[in-house]
Amino acid sequence: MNSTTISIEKAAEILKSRDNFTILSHANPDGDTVGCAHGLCRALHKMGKKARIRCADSFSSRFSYMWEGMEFGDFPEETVISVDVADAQLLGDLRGEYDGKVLLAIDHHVSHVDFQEYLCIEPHAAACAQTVYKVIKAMGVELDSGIAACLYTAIATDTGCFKFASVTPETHIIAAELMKYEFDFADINYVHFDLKTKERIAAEERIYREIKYFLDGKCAIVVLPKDLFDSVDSEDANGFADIPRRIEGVEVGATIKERKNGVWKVSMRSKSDVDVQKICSEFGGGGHKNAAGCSFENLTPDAIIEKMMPVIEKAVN
Ligand SMILES: [Mn+2]
Repeated sequence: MNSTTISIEKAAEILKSRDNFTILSHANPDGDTVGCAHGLCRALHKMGKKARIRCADSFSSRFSYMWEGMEFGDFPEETVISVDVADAQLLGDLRGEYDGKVLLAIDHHVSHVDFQEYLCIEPHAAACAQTVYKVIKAMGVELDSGIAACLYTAIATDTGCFKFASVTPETHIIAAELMKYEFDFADINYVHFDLKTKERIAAEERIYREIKYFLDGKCAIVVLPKDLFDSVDSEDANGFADIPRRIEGVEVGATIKERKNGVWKVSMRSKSDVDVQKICSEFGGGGHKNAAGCSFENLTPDAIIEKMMPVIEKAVN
């Protein structure tokens, strides 16, 4: 589709001139896409417009405060907007239904692949919600605590609670503006960064117990058998792969996860200059420099470690 890149003001103008919105979030929804969708939806409702939100996957109950008190109603869809969607593929099962129907995409991914008529993008924004915040302001909508809680969540979760290198002074300025509206940001950060279910704690206990060190402690690996995943729901199983890398002195951390039918999935993480993408590509995998993965079939975890170790050793030395 031929796409035109437009300014924040023009995006606001388009939204003001339209009604009966469907706002699309990406599949496997994260805090940014959910927060943008609900923040924008609340703003459109405030202008007396009809708007609803759709996503291929359901939203975690950890975000339930975002839709508290919202009513979406039934209406014929006229205007389709996407938020934080980098590629039509990321619409998941909704892709076919909305093919060629997205009027405006608001996004912040440098890698954005056009699928919309108009694109409003700030590729260096730490969260899409920074741009959504500006669009809402440009529409002349007075913010409130509901909108602020949604956008704050989006920014906090996309920046690892303001820890990532993507954070800029503007990120903090927008977050500070949002904090002027009353909402429980401390509780939001607790829920999204500290809160763990008992099942997750029990799973972590097992993981910590099973960590094995190699290469004088420069490499840490933990095997995650299938039954470990039976004990937690998928949301609780996020981020296991990051655990070994947190350990002091460890340059390459890996989890070896048991999948179905003798398949083991390796997730590798590195600090600093070690390129795990290179390591994993030797075994038919791929990813990014500091986060990559590969799979093995019909090998024991010990045999997998034995195969990988010479390659890891070369990379860390
Ligand atoms: Mn995002």
